[in-house]
Amino acid sequence: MPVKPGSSTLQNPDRPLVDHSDEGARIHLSCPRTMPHASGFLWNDQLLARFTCRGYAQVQFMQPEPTSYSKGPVLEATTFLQPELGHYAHHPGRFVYVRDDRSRECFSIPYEPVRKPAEHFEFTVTDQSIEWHVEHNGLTIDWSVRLADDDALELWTLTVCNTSPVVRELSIYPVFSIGYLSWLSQDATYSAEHRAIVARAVPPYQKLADYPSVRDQKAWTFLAADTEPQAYETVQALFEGEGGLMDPDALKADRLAGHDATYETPIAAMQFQRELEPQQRATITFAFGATESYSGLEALRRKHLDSSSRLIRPSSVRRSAVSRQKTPTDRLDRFVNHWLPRQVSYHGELQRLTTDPQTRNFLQDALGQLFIEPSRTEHAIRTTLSQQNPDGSLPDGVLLSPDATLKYINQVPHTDHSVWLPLTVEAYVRETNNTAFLDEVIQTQYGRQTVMERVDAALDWLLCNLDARHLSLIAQGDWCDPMNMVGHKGRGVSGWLSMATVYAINLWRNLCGLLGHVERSEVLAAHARRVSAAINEHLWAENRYARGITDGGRRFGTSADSEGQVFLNTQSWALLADVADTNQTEQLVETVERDLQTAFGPMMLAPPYTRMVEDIGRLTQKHPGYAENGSVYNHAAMFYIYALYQIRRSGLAFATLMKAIPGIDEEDLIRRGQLPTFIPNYYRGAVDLHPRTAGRSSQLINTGAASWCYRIVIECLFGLRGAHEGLVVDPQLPPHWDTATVTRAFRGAVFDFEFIRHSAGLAIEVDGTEMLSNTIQTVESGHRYAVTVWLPEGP
Ligand code: CEZ
Repeated sequence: MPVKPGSSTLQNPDRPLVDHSDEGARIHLSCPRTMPHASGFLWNDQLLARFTCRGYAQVQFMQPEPTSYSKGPVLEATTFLQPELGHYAHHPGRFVYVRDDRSRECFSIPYEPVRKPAEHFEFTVTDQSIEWHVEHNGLTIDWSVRLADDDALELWTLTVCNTSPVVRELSIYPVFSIGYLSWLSQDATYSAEHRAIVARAVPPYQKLADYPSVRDQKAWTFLAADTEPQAYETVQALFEGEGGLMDPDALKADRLAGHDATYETPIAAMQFQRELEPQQRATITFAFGATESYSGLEALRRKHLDSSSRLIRPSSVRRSAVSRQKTPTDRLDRFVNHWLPRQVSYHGELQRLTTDPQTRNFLQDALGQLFIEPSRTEHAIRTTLSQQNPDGSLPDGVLLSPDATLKYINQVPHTDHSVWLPLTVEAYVRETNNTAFLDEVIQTQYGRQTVMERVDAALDWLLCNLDARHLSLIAQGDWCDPMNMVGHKGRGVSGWLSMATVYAINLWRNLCGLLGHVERSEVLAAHARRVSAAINEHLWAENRYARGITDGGRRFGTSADSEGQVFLNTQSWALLADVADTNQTEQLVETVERDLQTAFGPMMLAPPYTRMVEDIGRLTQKHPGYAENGSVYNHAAMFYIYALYQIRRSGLAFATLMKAIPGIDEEDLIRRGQLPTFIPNYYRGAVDLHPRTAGRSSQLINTGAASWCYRIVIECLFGLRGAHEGLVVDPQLPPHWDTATVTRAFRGAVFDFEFIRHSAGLAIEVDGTEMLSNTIQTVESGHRYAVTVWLPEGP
């Protein structure tokens, strides 16, 4: 383990590094240096914005493909959202320089670009805003951002208060990055009429056919203020001069010089001069975002900056009834009550900012929506099914807009997408009991079939995708995107997909059984038995399940390999698919705990690959311990936790779950470098090979882990699962919880649960009446129920 940064690095050694208020709804960071990449994110229906504690920003909005109005000063590559993005001096950001016009002393907030430590620094992440509170040399500055409700627009408020005993003459300079927007044409100027700096760009394109689609794009960036600035600058190079962003030349003059940028990298810098009496404050508000024209800008300015409309808050009613809990584990309560459903909602509402989400992601993100807004899950299933292929398979990505195309990884054939369909539909039906949905006819360009028929067709496709051994062919990948060379010749198989197929069949045949489709259920059961037998015959290797068998017939993911000896997914899914007997179960959990478990959760594989393995693929070329090559890939960690609950290893499951949330202690926070406001897609693994970087967060909010984590808390930990007959109560609370309460919305009703340990067996009282079984069958929409669950002592 590396040395913990000493308290001298901490800006305020007397304050906790990370703290919270409002029962965890507000998370505070007291230092901009110790966790430099710590950030918060905000979104509306078209914009995703991430801001780091030091003031750097990453924004993307949909028009319809993701793009940005605030970029770096050089041409940026267009890609999907990447993990571990670096920040650099010219990284896009939102800063305010403050100059004392008498002493000429200058600093900046939040921290960049001047990097002068403040006397007091606080970065606060909330659901709807990101805020900074900085105290510096007799000035208190509050700087905060929220997003407009339905425009690609950031709304910033700056308040400067003179807390010193003397009158202060100040120059206040908001400086927003605009950057390199286009190689075709760009310029910038100040418009007095709009009190705005406007950077106009022509979206870059070459093909004549693209002109109509670029013509109406919002390619202009603007920064508008509610009051007129005394001066401005729009040319980045002239603003910086020789001093650079850290000590810009422009701030040495009394006034900004007011140049227009003519095909020069623009910057939006304004100067406001204020004289403040002791205790007097000045507030200025800004709107920063994208528009297509001056009239668009004027409308946005009026809507968001004019005093009459300014007080209208963006809607905060984004999430309907979600569960609320109070348990002895505060850290979990804070995360689940505020942050986890928020991350789940982000996925469900914004589709990871793509127009062609991977089918598996789209369906799993919809899975999490079940507990927030089941109609979204239903909609996602419908959308997916409307694009089903005639052979029953699902495309690699779901197209969400008429012009969308399959991009990036969606151009690589993966064989697992169909597996996620029965999983999602089964969960939807259990949660809502809307069995009529199964009879709904869904039209594709190839024909009409009911939801039920389409799920059956997807399963049949999976069953056709088996080799002679009855194992699932992998083609160029399964859940694991970069496992692209195991089966590209058409013979390699995936152990994981074989298990996932069995799991999907098992879930589906139970539903079929319930609905009276006994014959179908039996046929499916026979298939599941065959695949399970093949898994045990070909993949069980001593004390683990191998990950697969390559085109060349080589079994991998066993102790016969020098690297990649154990893979997490084939252990977790062997449990889920119920293919492991008691002895195998014990052994494989032991293997995972011995070879994969770390302080941050279980690694996806170990040891990580250090060289290319040409019959496995791109995965082995990833840096050891990074992403799929042996990080603690949280999506996979959640599968494992879910599986542990299924085999009722609840103590281990709970301990592993808690590792996914940053903040076990201060050292843990520093190591991960992330605030406990989301689960990242991974924490670096390779704990033996690269101990210095182990545990580092990817900072990437896009992850299937969020949905699964929410399911785990609701359906496994509290054990509140929907079933045909009603709400099943099957908690697996950790033994040290003597009491806990949780509110669960279910089929239009609300249940207030209180769990109490006592010395007798399980007993459940609903509104004072003791139940005969652990399924609450009377669920009246609109009703609020009080449920007491008496739990036996022990796990
Ligand atoms: O993408 C995720 C996918 O969105 O990787 C998961 C997969 O199950 C998700 O559906 C595991 O492979 O192509 C690559 O190498 C990328 O690393 C992707 O695998 C990865 C992206 O980084 C997003 O996290």
